[in-house]
Amino acid sequence: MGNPNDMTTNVRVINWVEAVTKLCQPDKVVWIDGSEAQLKALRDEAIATGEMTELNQEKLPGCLWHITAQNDVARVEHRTFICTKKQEDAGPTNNWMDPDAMREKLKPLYNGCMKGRTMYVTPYCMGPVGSPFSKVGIETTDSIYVVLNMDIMTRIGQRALDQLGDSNDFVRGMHAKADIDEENRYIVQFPEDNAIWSINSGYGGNVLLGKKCFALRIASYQGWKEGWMAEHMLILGLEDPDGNVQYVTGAFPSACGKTNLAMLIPPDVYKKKGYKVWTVGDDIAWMHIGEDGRLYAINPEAGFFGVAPGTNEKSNYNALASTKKNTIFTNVVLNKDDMTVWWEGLDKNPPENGIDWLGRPWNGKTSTEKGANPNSRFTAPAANCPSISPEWENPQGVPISAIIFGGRRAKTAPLVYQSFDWKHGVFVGSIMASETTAAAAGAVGVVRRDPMAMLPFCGYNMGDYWQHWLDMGEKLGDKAPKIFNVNWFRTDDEGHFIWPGFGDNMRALMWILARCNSEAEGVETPIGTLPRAEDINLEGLDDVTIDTVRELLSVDNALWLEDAAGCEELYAKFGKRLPAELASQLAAQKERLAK
Ligand code: GTP
Ligand code: SPV
Ligand code: MN
Repeated sequence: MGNPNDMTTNVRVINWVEAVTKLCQPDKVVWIDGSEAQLKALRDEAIATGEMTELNQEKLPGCLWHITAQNDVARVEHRTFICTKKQEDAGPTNNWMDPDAMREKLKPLYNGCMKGRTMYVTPYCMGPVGSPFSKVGIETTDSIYVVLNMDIMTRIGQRALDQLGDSNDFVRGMHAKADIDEENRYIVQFPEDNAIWSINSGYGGNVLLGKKCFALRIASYQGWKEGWMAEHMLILGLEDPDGNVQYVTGAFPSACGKTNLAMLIPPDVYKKKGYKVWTVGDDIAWMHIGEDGRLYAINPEAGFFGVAPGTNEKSNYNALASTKKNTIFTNVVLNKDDMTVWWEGLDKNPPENGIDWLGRPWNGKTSTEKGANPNSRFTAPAANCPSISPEWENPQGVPISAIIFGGRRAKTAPLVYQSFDWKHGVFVGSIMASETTAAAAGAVGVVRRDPMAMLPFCGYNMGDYWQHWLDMGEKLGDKAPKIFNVNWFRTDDEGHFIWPGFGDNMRALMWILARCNSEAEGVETPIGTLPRAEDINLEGLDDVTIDTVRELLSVDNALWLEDAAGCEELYAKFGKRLPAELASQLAAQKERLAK
């Protein structure tokens, strides 16, 4: 296994790893070079110790199953901190503590926490290696599970250190599972120091430090300082029958449909004509202004950490196909009969001889309890995805025509609408709200404001973040992507979804792109420009009538005025840091609604 001297001569890297080693006191330090031999040895070790279980190697080659501690199955937003020197720089929507005070508080938890264990030093690159927009991080961890997940989600090993060279521009990520003690679990970002400290968790977004901690919380701060954007967005390409591809990004809160939209399979009417959807990314977009003045996006990740429940052949064929090899399944049901996996919504054939996410024997035919955790996930290599875009590793990224915001709203938000312009679009993103999901610990189904789907992920004051969005719009001028809002989750009085969603979301996408190309009509309403019901193509959609679409597109001014009160409450928290532009956008919208 690699040792520091043959992997890097970067003194900052070596000194930092030395300091972490002194603090955590592992018995052994292993540098991850990323070679297949090294990774295979780690897989074998994790299987031997029972940390992970090898699945059926004929049906699911290279696949592993893992369950986390019962109290450790989702992100913990109440234990997530942004530690900037000044509290106002973290802003009213983040937990904050003074960086020195936080370090003093956490050091005793890290002190000696790896005694008797091995520490893995994992260098990784976010973004294609060699891209001018990629960035390097190093994660120290006591978890093989973390290393193996990072191998799928990022580009790990020697190539990341090679990209870094002697530079000091790397994110120092110190993770320790320690005792998985819920009471002492902390996910802490130090944006001003390029550092992340995560302790007492072994779950996804808390511990795969390249993902939410770096690629969103730290990177959003870097983007603000450096003039680019790090967003909680999928990236997809829509190809027309002539072979022209237009790219779209979409920001929806956790478990609100990014992976599904990114991997959409067009309905037959479009497929027959030759339309295709290409997946570039399913969770995070880093966006820069290109030489031609347009906005370009790269996917900083190399894999998908996707929601398992509800994923099936029909709802998301491409995601399911992505999980057929070299995938790690976390907190789903293990089928002991053939060593495969199962989750609610996969098929109607749950195993009788299963192990549930709590590690208990589970019989899907008789059990009244769920077998998979609602936030159970698969970690799958992006390269496995049948719809992966030929451009997904383009070092320059792909040019973006439209940005889509969206969330889960049972009422209020219509199926789709367009903002009047960029500034109004920033306003539309800033007033996003959505019902909470199982992706974070806490109550599910409660409406909360989640601006740009970044509430849990913005690494600085969200007032400054909104100003940054406005500034980017100024720079982009008339080359700025058009901004839209969608809602796949309107329900009827019995609580059933009205819109079929999934592949049929293509029908809304088609209107969106037609608007970008000045090829579609729209009707101005107080909240933005909506399609007429007849502008949504219903060909081949037998269950949806034009009246249903009318209902999906209805705007209830009274409901929106009520909603404006919630926006005002959010805005009020920002005081002077609220961009004046947003306050006047809200006032103007209220005026239009009251007319
Ligand atoms: P994160 O990985 O947490 O950021 O989530 P995500 O935004 O990628 O969400 P994902 O695509 O995994 O979808 C989450 C849940 O929403 C799944 O249970 C899906 O089945 C469901 N879902 C996705 N798209 C639709 C849709 O168009 N309509 C309905 N009704 N449900 C959907
Ligand atoms: C999310 O919660 O938005 C996710 C999963 O994508 S996690 O990596 O846990 O943040
Ligand atoms: Mn996400």
